[in-house]
Amino acid sequence: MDSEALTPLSTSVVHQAPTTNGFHLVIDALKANNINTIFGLVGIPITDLCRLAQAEGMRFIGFRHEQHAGNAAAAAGYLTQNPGICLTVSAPGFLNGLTALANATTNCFPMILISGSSEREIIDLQQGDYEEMDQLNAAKPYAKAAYRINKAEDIGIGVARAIRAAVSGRPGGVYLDLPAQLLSQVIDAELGRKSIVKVVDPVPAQIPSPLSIERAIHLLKSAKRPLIILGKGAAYAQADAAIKALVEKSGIPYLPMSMAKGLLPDNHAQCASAARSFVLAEADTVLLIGARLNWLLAHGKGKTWGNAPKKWIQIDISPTEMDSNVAIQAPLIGDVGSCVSALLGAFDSDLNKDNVEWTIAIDERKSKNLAKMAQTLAHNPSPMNFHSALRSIRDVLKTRPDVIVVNEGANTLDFARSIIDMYQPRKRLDSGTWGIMGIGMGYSIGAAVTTGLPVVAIEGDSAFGFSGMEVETICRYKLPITVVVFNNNGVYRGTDVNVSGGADVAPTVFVKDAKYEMMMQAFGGMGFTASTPEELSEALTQSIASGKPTLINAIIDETAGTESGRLTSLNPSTAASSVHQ
Ligand code: ADP
Ligand code: TZD
Repeated sequence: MDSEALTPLSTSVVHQAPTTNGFHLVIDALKANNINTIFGLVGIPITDLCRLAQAEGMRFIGFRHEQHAGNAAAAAGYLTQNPGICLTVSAPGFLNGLTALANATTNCFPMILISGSSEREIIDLQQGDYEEMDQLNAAKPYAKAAYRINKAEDIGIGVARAIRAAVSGRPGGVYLDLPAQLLSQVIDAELGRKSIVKVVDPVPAQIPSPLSIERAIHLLKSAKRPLIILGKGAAYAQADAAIKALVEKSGIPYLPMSMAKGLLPDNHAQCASAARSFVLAEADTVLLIGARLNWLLAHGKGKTWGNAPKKWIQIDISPTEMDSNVAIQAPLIGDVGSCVSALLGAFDSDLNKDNVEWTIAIDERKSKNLAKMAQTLAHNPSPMNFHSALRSIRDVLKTRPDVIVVNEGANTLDFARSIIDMYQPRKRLDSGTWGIMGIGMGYSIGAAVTTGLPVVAIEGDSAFGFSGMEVETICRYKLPITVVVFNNNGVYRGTDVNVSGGADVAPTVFVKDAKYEMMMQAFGGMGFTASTPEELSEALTQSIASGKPTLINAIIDETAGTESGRLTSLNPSTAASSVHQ
């Protein structure tokens, strides 16, 4: 790519009006909208765009694989409500980033995947260009919106459209296609300057109708066993004070979905997490706040939800979310902040005060379950199991509520979610709506770069492998990230056998006793092996305090863990599970 892109606006020719080009305009358009970081991976035709971004004072965080750059952008978008940017090369780089874009859209995280693309004339006639691909059409089914900019004077408006599409209404992933020839197009500098658009009010308040509020209040007032469920849409909305006020003023017990943990501290008296099955089955009225009734909530029906008939109130910014799985009696369409504030204004005393039995029953369940869990957590098996290792991590993190926790795996995810309490909003990022593996290092890097806060990634050994090479990225940028690998020698566990008796190991088995800590050491970071809860606690404490890239190889009993963790029942064939002893 020609190096002129890096030169300042051209003024060399006497009497000629200053000019600008596509490279400069893309950077100007992003900066005008307070986007100051690009996560990406260089190559034709975007290398000079990355260089220019740095030259113009933006931060460029270079990754080893585009999927992780995309996941970092998605995490940045979730944490800030400003879309994270992932920049890739054409065709294969674009496709690597597309997984992250689709995952962001699925999770309602705002991000923009910007990919360079090759020449349209050649793509459209399929004449075999370098990295040829019809990227715009490939992206459409997996993105909230997809645009291509063909003219340099449209860059301002194109970027503005992408930003607004990503963050307004239900947030999501947006694809922006930048053909190589757009980047080198030269236009008059003044025309270019005027074409830049600063998006006004990108996340407008969406006020619910008064009638919808009345309907919801009526249902809440007549409820005998009300329950509030907080989802990651509630965490994303940054309406923390209003949500806390609603929960506390209404007196209604609440359940946080995994990424809503910490919106109110998990040790809050009204938190019903320790009585989850009980409250889901017994509640008669459920107020969903930024949580979909998808598989994570058993679609709002079936055994999980018990026999008691339910009334549903749902707050969501997306009108078509209503009635997606069950009939919603009181839909509240609007943003979480506006809806919760309107509800708060519509009642003046504890809505749950006449439901003493409900509160007592929940508290009894909680005490019983917490006592049982405490017993399980008190065991000290050797080697460690998931519980004893997580107990030690829990105890360290309790002293550092500012730490952002990233979590993926099967058993590692399920147990960590229930054992590790969160005390502050938006401190937990995990496999999310898809239950995807591979978000670990990307989310960690995105969170550390965006917030400057320490990150602890709690990773199954299989889950870690999806993004493990990004430990080099972590070391390169000296990020305060500690990766704890729960090493049980395999996917789910390490003891499966190949039923054929052949030489290959079983499909779920890895190399035994792998020294994952050496991966971090290879790039100058710290590496520890932890075989006991004490060693784990010591290594984690030291690593968080140092702020240095660290990997702790936590040795977990290879027989611990169940197939697919909590999702065993989703495996289609019981025969398959019996094959697996
Ligand atoms: P969880 O997995 O935690 O249950 P989901 O991802 O299923 O949460 O649900 C999040 C919901 O929140 C989505 O339906 C999305 O439309 C909604 N949402 C996102 N942002 C807002 C907002 N600012 N106001 C209202 N709803 C929102
Ligand atoms: N590929 C992708 C992209 N996402 C997935 N969810 C899977 C594969 C399937 N899968 C799971 O659902 S969990 C998991 C895989 C491969 C890994 C579980 O093993 P682990 O965790 O070592 O990470 P545990 O704690 O040992 O169970």
